[in-house]
Formats: sequence, structure tokens, C-alpha cells
Amino acid sequence: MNRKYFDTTPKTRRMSPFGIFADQAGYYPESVKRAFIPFECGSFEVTDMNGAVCYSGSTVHAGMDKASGDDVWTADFTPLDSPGSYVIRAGGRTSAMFCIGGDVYSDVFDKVSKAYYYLRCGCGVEERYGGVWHHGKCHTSPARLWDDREREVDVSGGWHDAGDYGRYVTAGACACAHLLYAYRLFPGAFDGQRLNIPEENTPDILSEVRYELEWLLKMQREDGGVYHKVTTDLHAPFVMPEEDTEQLYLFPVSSMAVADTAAVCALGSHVYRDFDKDFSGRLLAAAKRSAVWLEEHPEFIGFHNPEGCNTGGYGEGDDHSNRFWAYAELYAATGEAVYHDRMEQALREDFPLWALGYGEVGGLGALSYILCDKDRDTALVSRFENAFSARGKELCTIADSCGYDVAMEGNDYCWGSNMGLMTRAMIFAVNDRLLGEKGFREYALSHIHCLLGANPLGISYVTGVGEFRCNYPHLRPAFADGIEECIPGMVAGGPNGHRSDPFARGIIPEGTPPMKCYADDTASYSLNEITIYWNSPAVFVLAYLQ
Ligand code: 9MR
Ligand code: ZN
Repeated sequence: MNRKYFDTTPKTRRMSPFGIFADQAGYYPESVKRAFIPFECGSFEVTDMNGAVCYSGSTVHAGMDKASGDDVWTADFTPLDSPGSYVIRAGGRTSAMFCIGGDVYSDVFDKVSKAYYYLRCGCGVEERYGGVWHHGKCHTSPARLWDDREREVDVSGGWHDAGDYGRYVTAGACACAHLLYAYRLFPGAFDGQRLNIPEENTPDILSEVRYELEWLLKMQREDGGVYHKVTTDLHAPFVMPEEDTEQLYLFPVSSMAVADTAAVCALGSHVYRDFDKDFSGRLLAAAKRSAVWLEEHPEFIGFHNPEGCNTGGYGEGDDHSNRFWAYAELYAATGEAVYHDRMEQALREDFPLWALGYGEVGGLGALSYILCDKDRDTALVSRFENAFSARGKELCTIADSCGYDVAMEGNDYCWGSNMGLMTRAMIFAVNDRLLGEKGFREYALSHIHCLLGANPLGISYVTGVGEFRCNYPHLRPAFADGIEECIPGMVAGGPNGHRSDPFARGIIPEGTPPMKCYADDTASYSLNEITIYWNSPAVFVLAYLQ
């Protein structure tokens, strides 16, 4: 059967059978453990899988939570620290099963990291690596320039961006940056990680990132300009990638794409230096080529889809933070004064110095400078550190007044809100790891708990993880392969109060609180798509927690 489109007829939403919400992967023995109950009940019990009561306590009324519309009671079972599998019971309801243990996140960490292998374009997903989710080679034909149909370029490789088969430079650069910084800050987490992907002489995560960086290099022209994206003219139907054989096009250069390429190639040259001098050198040369292009093109060159094309736009209103990030990384990679000057010139008040992408990337530049081993201006270092620490404190205050312990307010539940959730956790991780502010760890944990089930819908937003989990993302191969179990490790976009697609508006009643505007259905791209830059912050945070 060759099904081409998902079913958009209204159905009933798949709702959690559980009434008590906990992290379905689990909790570290020594950490705070809280489950959330959206109804009044005096006491609760934690039982093991034989039904034996291991802990009991009284719930605490946290109060009305705005983003979810829930009146929340909290069940705190922090003192329970014996490794094992458990459920919580209260008021005749139960939670999903969860574990307490020192390695409760290893499986989800591996799965969200391996997700990139499944998104590889060009080489096929082999059965020996991908198991049942294998497929053939895709998108290997040369791409034609949109503006010059006579010219064709080979830009095969890289990862599919998301549920669609497009490959977009700024999105890819952002995802690679998260993964490379995860490696730089928490290398130990990747040491023992075995993802069962094709071998290179680097930790698996770096082999995987290299696959995308090699593609990025192909997207660069000789003059340092970088094509904004390579896609077909229209989004493919819901077929396997190798069945999407329409003509590929390369779309015009944007200054965001050039700056982000300069940045991530400079960053990569630093990371791969210890493993492969030649690759590191190619990355640095590419970064410098794009720096030359930036110098010659001081004006903003944005991106809008030309007529006749409906694939992702990834437009931005300006390129200020992108240029800042580029020069910060170029300076960190080379120590050349000219890049330091340019970085300072690019520093403006109009972008936040903690933002970690994909559009605003000032925080990536700040991170680069904080970690830089060349001469640094101490006033700048403090400015960048203060940006992370002030934002971190602000986020703690928001989380403290949230019924579900996360630094997210109603408006933050927009398209891809799980990226917001995870980049907040990244900020806590940076505060802990770089600024030595230990209290932030519990905040990072509460955000992971929310992603993995401690949320008002009681769903784990990661495919393949948790007893009640999303399984029907808006992801072409996951639909077209006909396999019931979804490709694992994909982070769903998550709740979006704007319900930005017709299916979402049909299935979720108007007025639903934003944190509950989610449906696990292939048909909803604004609630349930996946992307490479929604997975990457989760990899970063889980690497930190390992
Ligand atoms: O992630 C993007 C989101 O922030 C935007 O609101 C949305 C609409 O423009 O587009 C999202 O990006 C999509 C991209 O354009 C194409 N690949 C899938 C991305 C996720 O939906
Ligand atoms: Zn492909």
C-alpha cells in the first residue's frame, strides 16, 4: 500500500490514561522528585511494581496554574531514593511507570542523539544501524539554482530538517552548534556513548555532526556566499525520502546563512582539531571565506520564498546576532585581532546575549567568547556571563510561580515550544557548568521532567520514551514506513496556543489553555512536527545531566 497523505478528518484526541503526571523516564536518587496532580486529594502513595507502598505523603496545593488552566497539587517524594520502578497513586488515579536510578536518562540521551542518524539524507539509513526504520538513498541528484536554471550543483548529504525533506542552512548550523557545545562542555557524557552509527575516529556525536558539516561545506560557494536552503519547489507528499524524486533547487544566498556558516565552521574547526587536522583546516578555511563575503556585504540580505516555492522560509528580520556569532567564533578559532574588532562592532543592544537560536543566536557568540582560550577583554567576559546569569535568575522566578515547575508562560507556548523549554534548560546548564551556580541544576531537571511527562497532558514528548508518549509526529518517513512504532528519539514541537494549522484548530477547542494545545497527530504540523534544532537542545541538556 502506498499511502501518500495523512488523514485529516477530525478524530478524538489521544489522551493520557493517567491522571497523575510524572517524568516517565524517571528521577535521579539524590534529586528533587515531584509529581503533579490536577485535582484535590489529601495524600498520595508511591508503590513499586508489586504494589508495595514505598513512600507516602501529603499533597501540597500549588494553586491555579495559568498556562495550563489547572489547579495543581504537588506530590513531593524526594526522600524516596532507592533505585527501582514505581507508580504514584492518589485519589483513585495513578501515574505512568517511572524509575529512580543513576542512569534514568541514558536511554533517552542515546535516542535523542541517534535521531540524527535517522534523518540523514543522501546515504540511506542502513538496516544494521537503523533496524526496522531503514530506507534507501534519497535526494542524491544535483540541485538546480532557482535563479539560474542552467546551473547544477551537488549538495547531497546532511540531515533532513524536520518532518519535511528540506535542508536549511541556518537551522542546520544552529543544531550543529548545540551539539558541538554539548560536546565541548560535557565531553564525558559522550565518551561511552555508543549510537551504532557508521564509524569514524571520533566520539559518535561528532561523527554525526560531521555528516551535516560536510553538507554545509557543499552549500558554500567559492566566494564564501552560502545558499540559504536546498529543497524541492513544493513540500513532498507523505512518501519515503527515496520516493521524493522531484527536482531539487538551491535558493539564493542570505547573509544569515553566510554568518551562521562562518560561525559553526569556526566552532567546528576548534572541536575537530584534536581528531582530524585536515577536516578542521577545511572548516576554518570555509569560515574565513564566509568572513570575506560578510566583509564585502555589510548589508542585510534576508530571505523570502520566491513565488512558486512553499518550503520552509527561515526568514529573519535582521542578521545582527548572526554576524556577532560569526565574528566571536572566528576570533575564538584564530585569535586574530580583526575578528575581535568586528565582533565588538557587531555587538548591539538589539539582540539578547543569552539567546541560543535558531533565529537569535547572540548567546552562541557569548558562549564562544566565554570559552575562548585567546586574549579576552575581561569587561566583555563579565558582560556575557552576566547576560546568562541574569536570564537564568529571571527564568527561576518564572519557574517558581509555575504549577508545573517550568519557566514558561502562556505566550511561550508557540510553534516548537519544546525548543523554548529545552533552551531554557540549556541556560540553567550554562549557569551551573560555566558560572558555578549549582542551584540551577534542579531547574534544568524540572524542564526535562516536563518534556518527559510531568506536564498537564501527561505525555512524553519524545518518541520511543515513556509509557504514554507521542508516536505520530508530523514526520514523513514515520508515516510512510507503515511501522506502528515511531522512529525513536524525536522531540515533538509541543503545545502551541496559536494552533497554527487547520487540523489543530479542528481538534483543539478554542480557549484551550496554551500548555494543553497539543495533539499527537501526524496531521498537525504546528503541534507535532520534529526538527533537528528541537532535538539538539535536548541532547545538550541530557549531556549536562549525565
Ligand atoms: O520552526 C519554525 C517555526 O518557528 C515557525 O513558526 C514555522 C512557520 O514559519 O516554521 C518552522 O520551521 C519549519 C520550517 O520552515 C520547515 N521545516 C519544518 C520546520 C518546523 O515546522
Ligand atoms: Zn533525503
